[in-house]
Amino acid sequence: MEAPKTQQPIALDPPREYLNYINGKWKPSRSGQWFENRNPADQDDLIGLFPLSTEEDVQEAVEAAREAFARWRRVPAPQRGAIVQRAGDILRARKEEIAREMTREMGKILLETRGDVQEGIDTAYYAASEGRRLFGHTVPSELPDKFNMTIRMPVGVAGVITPWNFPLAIPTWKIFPALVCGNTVVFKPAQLTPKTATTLVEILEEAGLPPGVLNLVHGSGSGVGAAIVRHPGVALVSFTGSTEVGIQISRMAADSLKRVSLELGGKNAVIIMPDADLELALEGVIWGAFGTTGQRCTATSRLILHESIHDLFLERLLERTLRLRLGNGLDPETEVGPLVSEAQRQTVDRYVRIGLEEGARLLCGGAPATEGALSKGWFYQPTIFTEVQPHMRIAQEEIFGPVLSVIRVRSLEEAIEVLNGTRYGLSSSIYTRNLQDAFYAIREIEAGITYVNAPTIGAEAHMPFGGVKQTGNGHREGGWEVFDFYTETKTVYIDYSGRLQRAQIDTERLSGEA
Ligand code: TAP
Repeated sequence: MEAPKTQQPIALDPPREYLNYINGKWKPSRSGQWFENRNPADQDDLIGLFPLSTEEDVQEAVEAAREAFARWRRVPAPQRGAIVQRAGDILRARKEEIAREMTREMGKILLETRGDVQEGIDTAYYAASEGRRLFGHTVPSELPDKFNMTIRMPVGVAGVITPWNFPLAIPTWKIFPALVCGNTVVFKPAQLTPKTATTLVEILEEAGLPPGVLNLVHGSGSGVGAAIVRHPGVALVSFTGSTEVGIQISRMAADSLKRVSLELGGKNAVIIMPDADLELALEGVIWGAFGTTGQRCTATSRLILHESIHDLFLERLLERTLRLRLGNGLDPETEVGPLVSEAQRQTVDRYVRIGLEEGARLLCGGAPATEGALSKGWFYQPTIFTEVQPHMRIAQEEIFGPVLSVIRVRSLEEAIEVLNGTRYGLSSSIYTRNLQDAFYAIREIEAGITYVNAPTIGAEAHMPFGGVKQTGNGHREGGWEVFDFYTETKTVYIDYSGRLQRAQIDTERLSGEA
């Protein structure tokens, strides 16, 4: 059921100092230093000041989480799930307010921030229900009067490090299953979205989470993030972010053999075949390429067009792209918000220059958008490059902005070869009405996710999410698979025969008797 829609506009929060949350107490960093958080659509809008924390703060948080783990792991999983369920209820009641503050904090439009909160709500309810399952296996023994089973055990303190593009959904993907499985958490959100992270922690506190079970430490990746990864008291790390940082984290964690889940970059492509419903494909490409201003790990950044519909499709795509309305995401008319930061806008602009130098043709966009009120934020014109060759950097590297690279192909085989020809493998899509082509593509595409007749974005909370190749290290978030990451398997043998039974040795004897 949908949360009730608020009719009155909700006032945005005045700026203030926000705090870390350690062992059930809100406190500043021991450094006494702060960093600013500003609205990317309007740099005059100061959202708040957040603690610039240090290794000492991380130390305190990990100690609190370790102490709390001794108690939390013994709380029955359905009760742990009930707290997460209550957090879902609170998220639902506060959905509109949280969405508005999230739009203000990272720029994407209200429609999308509502979706981000909804993903958190869905994840809460799904994870809570898992508290009543957390299935192990019962397996027949090879010996008589013996019972075999596996049970799930929590792992310990989970370090959770998240990016800014899904400020609520991604933390919930990690924190909710971690908690339901009986782990405790030290959470470092992105410096660009600390407010939404603080709201999530407040909600879990209100839902009844005991002190120390979840600890929030604000600060930089190289300071706080790295300190969490290196800390010997942290048993596992769940990270979503860039492939470069993911590789660093993997190296840092290797020294203590920590379990690490990495969800990294993408260079996702849509293939459009001649028999596709072109109107449907057009809507999907616009939403996939320019939704969240292209700052989704699953964003459509390559469009692979069959030559027979290439020109026709581009004509329609250009016409639709030029009509996109840029602006503050809080305005219901806006279709594309700002980029999250000045640095992100510079990165996008740098890639546009690279594309031009490589010889791609700029169909539209290619510059910051600065007219009128847009001058206050980090806006960029929706950009399309045509005549892109698969080896070009704009077809190979993640740009994380509203830039679409169009590649022309002659066949499905060539389309799939182009699609597979990058180091990433997160999301993918094919538009076709041909069942054989669709199933061929599902089999041949190297990606963690393949959509048929739908855009590259649109993950559902109860389905596994993640990628292959350098998009990750084989783990999945979401769905049932994430519960494997947050638990250790314990294998249990119960021998009720009353005599020494030697597996393998006595099994062989028994089978000889048969
Ligand atoms: P990153 O720069 O990698 O940052 C992600 C998080 O890691 C931030 O909290 C960051 O802290 C922290 N961090 C940075 N350096 C660190 C270090 N040395 N040790 C520990 N933590 C460190 O990525 P981003 O710019 O926030 O997000 C964009 C990237 O994330 C894109 O590549 C995108 O594809 C990827 N992404 C992937 C997915 C999935 S599911 N595959 C989903 C969303 C985003 P700061 O606060 O200092 O930045």
